[in-house]
Amino acid sequence: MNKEENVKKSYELAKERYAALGVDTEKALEDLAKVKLSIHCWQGDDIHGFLFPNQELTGGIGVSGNYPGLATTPDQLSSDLSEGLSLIPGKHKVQLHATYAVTDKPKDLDELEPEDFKYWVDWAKKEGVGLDMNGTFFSHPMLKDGFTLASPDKNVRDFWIEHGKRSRRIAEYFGKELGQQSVNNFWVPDGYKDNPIDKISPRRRLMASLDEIIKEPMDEKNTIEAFEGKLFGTGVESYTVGSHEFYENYALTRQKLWTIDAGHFHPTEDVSDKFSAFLLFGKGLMLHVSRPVRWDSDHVVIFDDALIRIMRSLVRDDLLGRTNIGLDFFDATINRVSAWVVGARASQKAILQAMLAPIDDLKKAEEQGDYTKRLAVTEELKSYPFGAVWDEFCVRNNVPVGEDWLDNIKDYENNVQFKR
Ligand code: RNT
Ligand code: ZN
Repeated sequence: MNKEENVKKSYELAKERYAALGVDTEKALEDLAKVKLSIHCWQGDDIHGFLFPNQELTGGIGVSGNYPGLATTPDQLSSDLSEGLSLIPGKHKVQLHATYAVTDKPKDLDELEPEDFKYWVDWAKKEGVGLDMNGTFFSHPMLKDGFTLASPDKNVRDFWIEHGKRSRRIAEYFGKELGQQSVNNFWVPDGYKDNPIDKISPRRRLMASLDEIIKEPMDEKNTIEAFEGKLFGTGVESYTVGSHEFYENYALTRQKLWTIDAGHFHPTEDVSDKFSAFLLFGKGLMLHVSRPVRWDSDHVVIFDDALIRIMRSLVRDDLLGRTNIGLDFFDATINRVSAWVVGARASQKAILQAMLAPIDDLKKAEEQGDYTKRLAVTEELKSYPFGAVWDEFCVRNNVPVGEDWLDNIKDYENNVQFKR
C-alpha cells in the first residue's frame, strides 16, 4: 500500500471510531480549515528587519544560533515565508514588524508611511494571506534607559507616540488593501532592572501615551489594536510597566484586544484559563503562541501540554471566533523556515485534536456531576487516532503528510538558502 492509500484508509477507520463517539471528523476538518494562524515574519531573520539590520537587539529579547541561510533582503524573507506557507495546510496571515518596511531611502520609525509596506501588500495579495502589524518599540537608540512610551522624557515619549500612530495607519492600509482586519499589536519593553520607588507614574505615562496613539478613530473593519503585557524581560527583572493587569484593564476599558503571550507568565501559570475569564467582558484576544523554557520565553512551539490546553480552551469554550492566534518564537539553531512549519503545524494539530471530542456530551456529563465519565472519556480520547485525521487534512490541503515536508526544506536549503 502506498502512503496515499494508507492515509485514506486510516482516515476512513478513524472516521468510524470517532463517529461511534458522536464526533464528526468531516465537520472538524471543515472547521479547522477556517482557523487562520498569524505567522510571525521575524522568525525568518532573527528579528533584524530591513530598516536597521545592524542594530543590536535590545528590549530584553534575544535570538541564539547561527544556522546558515539567514534571509537578509525582502526577497529572501518573502521567499522563505512562501516556502514555509506552502508546507502549512490552509490559508493564514503573516505578522510584520515596523522594521520590515521596504523603503527607497533610509527612514526612521517616526517617518514610516503605508507605502513603505507596499512590497508586503503585493506579496500578501499574491500569496492570498492577510497581514497583521506590530510597531517596533525596541532595538533602537530612542529606547532610552529602558523606556519608550513610559519614559519620563517627553521627547522620547513623543518619538514613540508618533511611531505608534504611524503603525496604525500602516495596519489600516493592510486591512483596506487585503480586505481583512489587521491586528496591530503593541508591546513595549519599558521597565526597571532593580526595585523602583514609584510604580504608578510610569504606568500613568504609558496609559497617556497609548491614549494619544489610539485617539484618531479608525474603522475596525480594517484594524484594531492589541496590547501585550509581560511578567519580566532580561535586564528588566524587577518591574515591567506594561504588566498583564495593566494591559488587561487597558484593553477592557478601551474596547481593544488583549494579547496573551504564552511565554510571558509565571512558569506554572496556565494561560488557557484566562481566555474565558477575559472574553466574558472584553472585546477579543490576540495570542502569541510561544514556548517558555526556563528564562527564555520564545522557543519553537511544539505539541506539548501547554499548547494542547490553550487550543482546548478555545475550542471547548467556542472562542476561536474572538481570538487571533499569532505565533511568536525565534530559534536560529535550526532551519528558520522549519521553525515556522513545526510551530504552525503543532498549533493546528492541537486545535484539531481539541475539535475531535464529544464536547456537548462531555459538558452535559459535567453539568450532571458525572465527573467519572468526564475523566474516563477525556483520558481515552488521548489515544484516539487523531493523527489519521490530521494526515487527511494535509492531503486535502495539498501539503506534505507527516515528516515528508522535511524533504522540501532540504531541497530549499540546498537550492536557495545555502547559496546566499
Ligand atoms: C517580546 C514580545 C514581543 C516580541 C515580538 C518580536 O517579549 O513577546 O511580542 O517577541 O514583537
Ligand atoms: Zn510576544
